[in-house]
Amino acid sequence: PTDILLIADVHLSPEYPATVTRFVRFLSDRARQAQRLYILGDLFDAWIGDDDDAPHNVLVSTALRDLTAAGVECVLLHGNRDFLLGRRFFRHTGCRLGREPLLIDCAGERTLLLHGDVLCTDDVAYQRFRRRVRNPLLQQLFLWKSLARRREIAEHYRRTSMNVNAHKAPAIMDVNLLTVNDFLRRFAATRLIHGHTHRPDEHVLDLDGKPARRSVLAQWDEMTGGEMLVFAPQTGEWRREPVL
Ligand code: LP5
Ligand code: MN
Repeated sequence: PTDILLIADVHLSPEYPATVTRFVRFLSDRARQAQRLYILGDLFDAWIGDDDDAPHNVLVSTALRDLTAAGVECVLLHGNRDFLLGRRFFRHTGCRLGREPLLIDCAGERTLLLHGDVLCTDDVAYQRFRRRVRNPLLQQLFLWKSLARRREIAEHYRRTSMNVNAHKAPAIMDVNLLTVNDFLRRFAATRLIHGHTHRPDEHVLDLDGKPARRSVLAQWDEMTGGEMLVFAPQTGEWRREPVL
C-alpha cells in the first residue's frame, strides 16, 4: 500500500449519524489500503476536551486506533472546531498531530497542507476570534469547566458562528489570494491543499511566473457523502475519490 489519502471537514457529530457510520467504514476499508491518511482539520464538529466520552467519540477513536494498529499512519491537523484535540486523544488513537502549515514531499513536489482558516485573512472578525480561542490560558480555563458547561459553551459558539456567517459576504469567507501566495513562497512550495471553505475546486495560480496549484477539499455531507484526494507516489498522479 503506497497511496496517500487526504480528507478534511468530516464534521463528526451525533447530529450526523450517517457521516459517523460512513467515516468508521472508510477507516476500516478504503483507508486500510493506504500508506498514510492526512486529516486536514475539523474531523469533529466540535471537540470540547479529550475527556468527552460521548458515544460517537468512542466509536471514532477506537476505529482510528484500529487503523494505526494495522500499520496505516494517520496525521491530523487541528481545525477551527477541533483544535482542542489533545495528547490523550493522540496517545489513545496512535494518530500524530501535524503542525500547521505542514510541508510534505509528494514525489519531489513541495506540498503544503493547511486546514485553511489561516488563509481567510479578509475575515478580520474571525482572525480576532481565532487568536482568542487559541490562547493556551483561555483553553485551560475552558478545560477546567464541567463537561456539561463546556457543551453549553461550544453549542453557543457554534450557534453564534452560524448566525454570524449568514450575514457575512461570501467573498470574505473565502481565502485571500495574497495570503495563499505568501504561504507558497515562504515554504517554496508549488502545491497547497486545504479544506475549511467548503468550496471544493482545483485552482491553478501564477506564482512569480511559475504555475502552482491549490486543491480545496469538500466537506463531508450527511446525505451525499464525502470525498478524498488520493496521491499515488509511483505514478505521481492526483485524483479525487468519493466516499459513499
Ligand atoms: O465553523 P464555521 O464553519 O461555522 O465558521 C468558521 C468560523 N467560526 C468558528 C467558530 C466555531 O464554529 C465554533 C467552534 C466550537 C469549538 C468548541 C470548543 C470551544 C473551546 C473554546 C476554548 C477557549 O471558528 C467563522 C468564520 C467561518 O468559519 C468562515 O471562515 O466566519 O467565524 C466566526 O463565526 C467568528 C465571528 O466572526 C466572530 C466571533 C463571534 C464572537 C462569539 C463570542 C461568543 C462568546 C461566548 C462566550 C461564552
Ligand atoms: Mn473549518
